Amino acid sequence: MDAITSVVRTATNTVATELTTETLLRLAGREIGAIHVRGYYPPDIAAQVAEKAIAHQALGHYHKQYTSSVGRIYTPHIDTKWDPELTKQYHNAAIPAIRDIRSMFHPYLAPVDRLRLELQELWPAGANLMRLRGRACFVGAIRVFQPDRSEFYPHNDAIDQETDAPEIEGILNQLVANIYLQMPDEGGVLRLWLREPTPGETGIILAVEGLEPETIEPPAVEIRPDTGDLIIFSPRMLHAVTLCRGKHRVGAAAFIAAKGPREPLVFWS
Ligand SMILES: O=C(O)CCC(=O)C(=O)O
Ligand SMILES: [Fe+2]
Repeated sequence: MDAITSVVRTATNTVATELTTETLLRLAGREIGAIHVRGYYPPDIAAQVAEKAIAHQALGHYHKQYTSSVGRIYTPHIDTKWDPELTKQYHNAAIPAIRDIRSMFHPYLAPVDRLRLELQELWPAGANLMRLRGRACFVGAIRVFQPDRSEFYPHNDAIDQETDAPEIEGILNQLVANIYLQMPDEGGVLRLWLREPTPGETGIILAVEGLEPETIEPPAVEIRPDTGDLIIFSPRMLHAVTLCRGKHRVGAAAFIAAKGPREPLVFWS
């Protein structure tokens, strides 16, 4: 890898519509920009869980300036903030939190559980839950964007900015899967720039978790998901969610690390 491509990496704007071994390999290899599977999860079950999510007792908020209006159920890894005590609490809560999220969908299969099984079957070396320093991670966070308040400014997500655990060595790409449980009638559009941030942009994102939208070029791809859709893309590249109007935007999310086809994918939130 030469110096330029290691600084700003890009992908094509092709969006695949099926989840297969081939589309996954191409996405992880940055040959395509996203996988968008329509109708991945039944909208009627999704709607019931979205109601429960908005009222959930473990609904908290992200800690950075620009993301604090977005709610999430259970603490995601990013909010461990390199703090040993918060990291310990995150791992101790991981399995009970996974089980609680699963119970919200009972008696149906939760969408992130379904995705975990399908990627285990499709990826050449299977797929597992992430462990960091041998401790299990949480996966399946549900994000709640508040109407007329919440948006994600252009940002990226990279696990190597959150931990130096030995298990992250060899990660070639990070993916994120979102399954949309409720979508507002207007807004809540996913924007993808299909390039990594520059070092200057990375500094701003690390401080406030987002770039002022007017400071960068228009996105390469915009997708407005419907309730029940699955979208997978590389969050190492810049992405944003526009303001939603009228209704909460609720989604179940999982990060996925890829170390190449000969290593299992690993999941966390
Ligand atoms: O909710 C979405 O569409 C994507 C949110 C996001 O920033 C992510 O999943 O990393
Ligand atoms: Fe993100």
